Amino acid sequence: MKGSSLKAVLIVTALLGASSALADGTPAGTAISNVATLTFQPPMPPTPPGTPPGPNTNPPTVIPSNPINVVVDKVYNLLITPDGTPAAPGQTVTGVPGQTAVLTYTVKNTSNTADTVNLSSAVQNFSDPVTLRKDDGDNVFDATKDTAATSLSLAAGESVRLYATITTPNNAAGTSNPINVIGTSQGDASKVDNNNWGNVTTGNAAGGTVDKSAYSYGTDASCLVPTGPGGTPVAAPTPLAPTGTPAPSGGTCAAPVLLADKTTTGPVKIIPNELIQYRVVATNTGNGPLSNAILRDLIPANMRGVSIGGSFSGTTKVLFSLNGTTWSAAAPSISGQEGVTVAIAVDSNGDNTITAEDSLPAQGVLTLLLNTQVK
Ligand SMILES: [Ca+2]
Ligand SMILES: [Ca+2]
Ligand SMILES: [Ca+2]
Repeated sequence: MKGSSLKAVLIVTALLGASSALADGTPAGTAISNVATLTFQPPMPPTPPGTPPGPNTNPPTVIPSNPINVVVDKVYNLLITPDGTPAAPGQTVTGVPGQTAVLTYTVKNTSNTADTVNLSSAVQNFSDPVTLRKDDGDNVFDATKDTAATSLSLAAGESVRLYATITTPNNAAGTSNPINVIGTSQGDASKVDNNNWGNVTTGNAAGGTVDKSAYSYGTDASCLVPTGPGGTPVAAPTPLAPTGTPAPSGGTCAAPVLLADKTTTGPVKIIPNELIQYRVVATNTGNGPLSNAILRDLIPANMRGVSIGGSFSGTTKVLFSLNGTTWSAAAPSISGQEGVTVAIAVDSNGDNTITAEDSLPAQGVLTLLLNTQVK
């Protein structure tokens, strides 16, 4: 091989691709081809005897290898956030009982190909259904625009906002109501994201009703007993002086006659000196306490006061007031007074006055009795 030195360079290009397993990586279907080459300079012709060989000036020759062709396969995955567990929810919202509460998620297709994420949900502690809604693109929840969805068709790498909505249960204020959103890849059902617990905490539902009725007790004022012995509040609507009991005046007390209540339309007739008892019943229909709840009524024009009484459904004592400032456990006298506002409230903290610290508990019923006489 004298004078025919072979200069060969083997060039091998690193093989690319085929490491497609990373989600969000090279899109599925991408073809990757790789060819190695051998390049060399063919030897120069032999020189005559006695002549030293000259430099090799031949152009390089290139010999390709066989090609290696690969194609990136589909790899499915998904990601739902925020993550959370029932004990450590990823998000918490406070809902008002009976109203819609909304948890907000992001669902991403982390596959390297288009996929459909099938959706489901789970709840703890209550049975209300969860509705999942896909955002319409404005990232603001609107039940009229964000339509219910049981699956999401997403391009590779695409994210959408998803809302989990429920009607907040009417359980006690402060109750946790954990909710989970579960996503499963349609392309690979083994890919599931189910660690997405959030929480809807039941908030206070402020609500109450006030019903008022009026009873006639005839004209014998001695049959109106506003409070029991020692100032014990009487219950309503039990007749204050039972029918047939001897009246302190010497007669017999008649049963009270209902004059009007919330179902009555139009005025009813009364006569001068007739004894009228107004019964006002306030109910906290919410699931939390109503702070500083005071029940008031006014001795109307053309009537004079006789007495007041009242009661509470619970065991906490009630206090009375004629000015809203000074409160007393004993019902104050309103005998003969006109135009006076009377008030009753529950002294829930037992400090013998009524402030914002006091409240009417959930489902509590407070009753005010106002006895008056037509002038
Ligand atoms: Ca997750
Ligand atoms: Ca929206
Ligand atoms: Ca108090």
